[in-house]
Amino acid sequence: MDVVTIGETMTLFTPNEEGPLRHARSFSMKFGGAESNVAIGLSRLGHKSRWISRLGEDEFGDAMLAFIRGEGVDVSYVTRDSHSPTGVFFKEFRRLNDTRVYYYRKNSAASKMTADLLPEEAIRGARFLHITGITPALSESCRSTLDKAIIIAKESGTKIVFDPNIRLKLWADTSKARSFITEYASKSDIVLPGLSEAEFLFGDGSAEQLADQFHKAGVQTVIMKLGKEGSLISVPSSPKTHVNGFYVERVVDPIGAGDAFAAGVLSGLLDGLSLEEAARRGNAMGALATMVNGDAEGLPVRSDLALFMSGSADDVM
Ligand code: KDG
Repeated sequence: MDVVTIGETMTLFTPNEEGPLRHARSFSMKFGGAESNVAIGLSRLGHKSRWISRLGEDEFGDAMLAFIRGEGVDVSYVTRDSHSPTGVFFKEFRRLNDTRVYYYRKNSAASKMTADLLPEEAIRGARFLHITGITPALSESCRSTLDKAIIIAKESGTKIVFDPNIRLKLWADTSKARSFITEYASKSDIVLPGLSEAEFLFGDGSAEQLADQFHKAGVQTVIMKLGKEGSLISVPSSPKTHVNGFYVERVVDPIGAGDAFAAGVLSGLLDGLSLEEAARRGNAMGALATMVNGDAEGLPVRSDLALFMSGSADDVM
């Protein structure tokens, strides 16, 4: 297995028109979840990915499982819960450059994941474990599940890649969010924060200074997402490298771009690329994801990615 990831995916209702959600009359049903987005992105590029989660024993759970399995992702460790539903969320394209999400996920099946439902063999031997800061925000039992996954990964030489994905709507208080996210970052080999997430954790500072704060917390490799400016690679005692972003004429849906970035970086590392080339692939994936409505719908297959990276894209800077 190349990459194993654990987390909640929800049924997504996305309005068919722009504007405040209260006026929306028709919706498309899709699926979205940071970790399954990454697993799908990797699978489309030809890598072997596994997504671990817990779904309701309901129609949405059936549909989601069929969709993610159909994308070639291994779902053999997904469990079902007959007492708790599959979570749901709505997107709102409120106005240009203002996209919002509304969750209906409290007590969802995924929030009932427990460490005893996670067998060691689900992670052992994988090259990477991808985790995000969403899962520990869901419940204490999700935190224990993640802690077990981290222990298995560390014992089996599986590298841990952590995307903070800070969702303040899910945390009871911000100081708890800050301390848990910093703790998970410090247990990881590679951290993929957004600039605003780094500011949330460590206060104001340049991207370079904030990357150093992650190193002080014990992180070896930081690849910071800088939006249309691309990304910044930081490894202790090496010069920091800025990797340009790709030009996007119109952002249709920015949600899921960070997951696409993570899939691109992981894909690059799996292919043996340098950190710089992997970050460039991440930048391209992130750009492509924003141009299509849906979390995972814009994730490219290899030929589309190569086309975008070769000619049709101009470097921003
Ligand atoms: O990164 C995209 C995710 O934010 C979206 O799919 C919903 O997983 C989600 C979450 O928990 O916010």
